Amino acid sequence: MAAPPAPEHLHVPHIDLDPFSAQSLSAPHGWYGVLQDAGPVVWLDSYGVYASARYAEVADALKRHDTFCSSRGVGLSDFAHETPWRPPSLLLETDPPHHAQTRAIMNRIVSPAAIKVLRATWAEKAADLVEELVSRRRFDAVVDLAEEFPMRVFPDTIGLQENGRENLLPYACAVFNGFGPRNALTEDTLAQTRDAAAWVTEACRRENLRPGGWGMAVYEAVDNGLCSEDDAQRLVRSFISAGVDTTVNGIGNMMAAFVQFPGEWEKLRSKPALRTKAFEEALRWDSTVQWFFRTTAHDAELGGALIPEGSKILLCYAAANRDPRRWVEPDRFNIERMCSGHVAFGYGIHQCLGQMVARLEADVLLEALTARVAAIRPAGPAVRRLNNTLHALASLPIEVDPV
Ligand code: QZP
Repeated sequence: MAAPPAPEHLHVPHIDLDPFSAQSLSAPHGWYGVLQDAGPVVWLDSYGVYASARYAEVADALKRHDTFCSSRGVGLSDFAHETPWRPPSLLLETDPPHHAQTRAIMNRIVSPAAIKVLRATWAEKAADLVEELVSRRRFDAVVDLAEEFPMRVFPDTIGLQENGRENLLPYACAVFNGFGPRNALTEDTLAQTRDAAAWVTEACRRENLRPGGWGMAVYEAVDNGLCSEDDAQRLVRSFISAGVDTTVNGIGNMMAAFVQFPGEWEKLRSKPALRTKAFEEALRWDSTVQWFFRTTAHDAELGGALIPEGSKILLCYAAANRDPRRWVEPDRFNIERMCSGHVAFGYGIHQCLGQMVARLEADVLLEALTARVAAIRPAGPAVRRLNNTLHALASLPIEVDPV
């Protein structure tokens, strides 16, 4: 009997585009469509990696975590061949079964009950900050609001020492640049961040954490025999790496969306119940975490393309969230749309641990802002901060009309 014919695999188009060039990072929404229209999976000549910018394939790859694994790094660098710049994360850069153990420890700490306890204090702090800013009429929605608010609530929740907290944002900046290639952004931030990284390592030790915080709660897992002291130190590092720059830019990008679409602010003011949806839609429309890589653990098929074992693939969440194959009028920021299913927090077993933290920060801020701000206008040019992973702003000057 004749052997069955070899499967016909989809041709993978080659794309001559560098997602990490200053030009690409400055205007990512300009080239997402180019990738999407080229095919479900493409080959990026610039780095010799696969990429997908379509919703269906991004979600499919994230769901198949055994095939598209995380333990070889979720940046461009393949940990099977290169030494990572810092010890790998025990959450982000692990696979089952180990991932399930560390994730369970963290899930118990970042629980719905723990989030609920925070609300009253965070709401008060949001109201105070918004009062300060509205009385000035003009302020920077990134520096004075999006960076300021998380810094006022999150480090205290972890129980971090007061001294040296100015290292938190520079450290996160290095972490997120570090997922990209060794370009100027990565080299510069790593060089500038050596001291910040040393501070973070120290700040994560048991003796430097306050009792009652989420950091100390990780060490309670050590006392209960669930992980080692070294593991705990690295899990506290996860809070620090993942919990600041992400929410900062989620809030900053949301403010930028309202500046660009003033009608949506009016809508929100007239229907406060839209607050929750507004933040989700902001994340869909301008996803803070633009992408992560996965590595194929064995030969795999995705979107009809055959991907050999050991290949890196760039999964573009931000593009998936604007894929016209999935969303109606994807480029419109519309806080009333059905935006559930967006992948701004990822998808599957690695889906964002801190998403309820991000939602709470955004919600208390929007609550305070909608109570005090009738209208928002730009008061100067917005300035981007280029990062190899995050879509970020350095500055967003605005002027507000008080209610
Ligand atoms: C997750 C870690 C917040 C995510 C978008 C990315 C992330 C970064 C670092 C870590 C986890 O260090 O565990």
